[in-house]
Amino acid sequence: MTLMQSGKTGASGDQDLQGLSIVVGMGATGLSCARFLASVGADFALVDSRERPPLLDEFTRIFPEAKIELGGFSPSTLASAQRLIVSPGISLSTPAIEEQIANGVEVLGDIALFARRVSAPIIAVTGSNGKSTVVALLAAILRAEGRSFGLGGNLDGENFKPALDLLLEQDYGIYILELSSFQLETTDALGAAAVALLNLSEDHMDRYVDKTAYLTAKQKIFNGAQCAVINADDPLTQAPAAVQTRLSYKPSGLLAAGFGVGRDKVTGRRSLCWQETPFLSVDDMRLIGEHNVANSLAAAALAMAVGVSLEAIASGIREFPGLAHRCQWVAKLAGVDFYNDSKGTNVGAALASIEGIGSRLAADDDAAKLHLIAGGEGKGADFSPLAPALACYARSIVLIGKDAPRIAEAIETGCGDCEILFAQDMQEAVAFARDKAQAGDAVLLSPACASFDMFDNFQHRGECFTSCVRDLGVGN
Ligand code: UMA
Ligand code: ADP
Repeated sequence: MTLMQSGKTGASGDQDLQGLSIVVGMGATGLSCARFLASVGADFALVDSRERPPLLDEFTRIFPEAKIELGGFSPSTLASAQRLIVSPGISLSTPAIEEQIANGVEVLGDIALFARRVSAPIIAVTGSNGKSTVVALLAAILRAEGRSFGLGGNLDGENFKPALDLLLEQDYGIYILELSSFQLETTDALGAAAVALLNLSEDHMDRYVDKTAYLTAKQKIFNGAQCAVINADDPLTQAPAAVQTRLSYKPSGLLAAGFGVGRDKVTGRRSLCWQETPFLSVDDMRLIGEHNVANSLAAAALAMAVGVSLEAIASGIREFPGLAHRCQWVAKLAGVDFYNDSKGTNVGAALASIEGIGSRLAADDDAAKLHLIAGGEGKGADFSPLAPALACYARSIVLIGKDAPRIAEAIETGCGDCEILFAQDMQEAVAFARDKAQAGDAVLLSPACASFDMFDNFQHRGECFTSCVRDLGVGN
């Protein structure tokens, strides 16, 4: 099932860029769009609704001649464009943009530009949770196979790279893109070699009218795809009939014609399997939690869809250490393990890590329990699905941040014996969790919320947690 071509398309993409392009949003995406447009000699201007966007100095240094308009989106400026290239953080229902869409102005995003320009195969990954882990696993697998690849899209931290910036580097044999629903909204024809919609749980409800609208945005990943990787346990990950090739994986068991999980008949160890044959024991993976078993199977299927060998798939998964701030072990203090899952920024993510770490604790020691630190900016989510998992696995939950009262209200009737506490800041939250924890228990930061009410970003929140835990260690 190898789908290899190589290189970028020639001038055809550039002909699509005649006339004035207005780049809407002067963040990381806007900068990459401007670099790309400059590199193909296209005419462009930039607008941002902020008076002083954080990257303004960089824009004016790199593009001293570019026309820039700040402090709002002027209808007459937008109307002067042949097309609008809109950043993911800006909703298409922003009135000034909606008006131009109604006027028939072409509106697209950086990923649409990227897809037009690239002819080498693209592997694209979306979903509410697990995207960054799956694309990083894929990178490890392709590295093990010795393939040349570029990795970019909706990433942060060590792998941060807007997709279009990849085109300023060498010609890669294959591109791996992490895509958000925001990016997919402005991408009509991705045409990727292999795609996966990993899962769907409520997120970004401040941007979408309902979960169906959120799913519809994500399903644009299937447009023109050659192969769709499907989670056989999750009907929401299904591809439309137009995608003819499918490769399935099943986190809950074996699949005769896909990836799954089962016992190795010789060793008795639980293993990742291809067509019911074990190729890697789960205990040999460095990633922890059932959600990471699912992520590994998804990465394996995507890699197989572009012709990677099973040996490289096994080796890449086995060696992958995980990304920072995702179920990352921090320390063991007085018999209590501390885990940083600061990237658990929605309810589905927090549930996956509560269940992943909670079930592991229970398997080792029936009496061991979790102490969850959660809360922050809730993005309009319903927190009640956390309650049953807390009742099953947690002794306490310590709430911080703006939506702490809303979370408490949503879980209090369903969370059983789990005690609910409130803390003023991370230091107090870590101290409360430590005081409640017994030897054998674990403390988990998985906030189910965005961080902006108290921290710069989720990395800052995770670092703050880690340093509070280390301070406890020093005090002991
Ligand atoms: N802006 C306006 N008006 C608005 C909103 C934003 O003018 O109403 C401007 C801002 O001033 C900013 C610019 O738009 O200067 C662009 O901001 P942006 O929010 O589109 O973000 P970028 O800096 O371009 O970063 C985006 C992704 N961010 C979002 O989608 C919110 C980054 O994903 C991604 O790494 C980057 O493109 C490169 O592809 C981050 C993210 O938080 C990791 N993603 C969300 C998530 O994962 O949940 C979707
Ligand atoms: P994303 O890029 O989609 O935000 P990450 O790989 O960064 O995903 O993981 C973010 C968080 O989502 C993790 O810290 C974990 O709490 C949760 N998570 C990871 N993989 C899954 C999965 N397959 N299903 C549910 N939750 C997951």
